[in-house]
Amino acid sequence: MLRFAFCQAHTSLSLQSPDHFQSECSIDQSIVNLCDLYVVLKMSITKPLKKLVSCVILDLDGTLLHTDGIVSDVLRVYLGKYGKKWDGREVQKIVGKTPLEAATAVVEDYGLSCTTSELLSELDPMFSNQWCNIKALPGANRLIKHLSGHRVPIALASNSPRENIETKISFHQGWKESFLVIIGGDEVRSGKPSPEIFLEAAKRLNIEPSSCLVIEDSLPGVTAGKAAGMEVVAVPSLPKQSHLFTSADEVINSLLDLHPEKWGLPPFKDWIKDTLPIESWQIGGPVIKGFGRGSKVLGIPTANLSTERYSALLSEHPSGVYFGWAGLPTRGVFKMVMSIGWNPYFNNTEKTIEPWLLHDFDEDFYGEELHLIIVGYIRPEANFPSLESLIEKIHEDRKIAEEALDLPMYSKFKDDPYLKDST
Ligand code: ADP
Ligand code: RBF
Ligand code: MG
Repeated sequence: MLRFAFCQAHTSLSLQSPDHFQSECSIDQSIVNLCDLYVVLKMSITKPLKKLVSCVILDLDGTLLHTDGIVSDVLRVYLGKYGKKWDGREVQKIVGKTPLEAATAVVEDYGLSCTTSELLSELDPMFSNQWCNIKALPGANRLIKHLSGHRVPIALASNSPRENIETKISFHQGWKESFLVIIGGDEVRSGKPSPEIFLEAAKRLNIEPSSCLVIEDSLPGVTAGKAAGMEVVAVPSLPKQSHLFTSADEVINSLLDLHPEKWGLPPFKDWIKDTLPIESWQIGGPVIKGFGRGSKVLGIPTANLSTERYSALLSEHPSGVYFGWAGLPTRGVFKMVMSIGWNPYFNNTEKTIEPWLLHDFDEDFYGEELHLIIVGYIRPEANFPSLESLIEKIHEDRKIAEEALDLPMYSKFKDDPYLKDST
């Protein structure tokens, strides 16, 4: 019933009448939906709704799964056997393509003497061995749980063959059951950028294409979604590519930045005091020299870690501003706020990690072992019109982190032995 009220609100906002919300819901669900309704109404006053949708169609590789890492590992090993060196930049030509298209690009670019189908049959077992190691991208589990928990119909539409999709998602608990429809590239005549796969997904969901929201990391996927007449949120999996996604209705940096209420869908309720709790992760090593501008240019020293040793770990985590705890074994444990990424204001070529320890030290501590536990997310990295506005924003981040870290859910991590470990 209340789901009905939610729909009515959509209609009265006179954007589009979504006639596909599921009607049955429990009392508890109704209360939840009342809150949703409030947020949607409030948002419609402060931020205009983009467009109302009633279902979400998700891409898999690069959108929900960190497949790029596995692809790179496999191709590095394979090409190494033939005396060729895998160049990470090739990933650009592969993202979002069908296996056949991707293999054709590799054969051409590396001047391989085998045929595309020979390459595919050699790579196939190598990839299959790795499916179990593909991690969910940050925010993927949260999104799937949130949408299915609110009974928003979700579909999975991927260019990879249906069988591979099934295997890949089987390693992620609760995923298979959450998708009302799963459709692979081998189930349609042409894969993305053709709209066919999305149109077929909508048909199987029994929902009008114009009421579907597609979430995609690749250009072929975004092109396909728009050609299908759908709303499209792009989450580019490759860095510094946002400008290429002009046809998308919105470009976000990671799934952590998705705001479903912009599309008339139930909002996330897990933000606390301007922070989003994340599954904690750790990184550590000796403090090295950074760009030499933290203290000098910004008045904000950031203790840099070698990125060489952690490129795989850093590639798993979307760029952005995070916070947590920092341990220097001989000095203690301190609150910490940091950025991960390319520092758009300075347009770095390397993804770095820039932790600012929220404490006044009398001296530098280069060479000392620094251990970090990252527990929450604040915002995506941004560019700024002036150095002053960048500095002001970083001080805002500091304040948010400082306050949030006193919450039990974040403060409990400060006793983790990893922070005091000197090895
Ligand atoms: P770099 O470019 O070498 O990282 P910065 O100007 O960013 O230089 O300064 C970072 C260095 O300053 C750290 O490596 C550390 O030795 C020292 N430092 C002093 N106070 C802090 C702090 N509060 N947070 C981080 N680093 C600090
Ligand atoms: N750099 C940016 O270009 N954009 C940002 O949004 C940004 N946010 C930051 C937030 C925090 C909390 C910190 C510590 C740094 C941030 N930086 C950002 C990085 C800053 O530019 C960097 O520390 C200096 O370039 C020093 O190398
Ligand atoms: Mg620094």
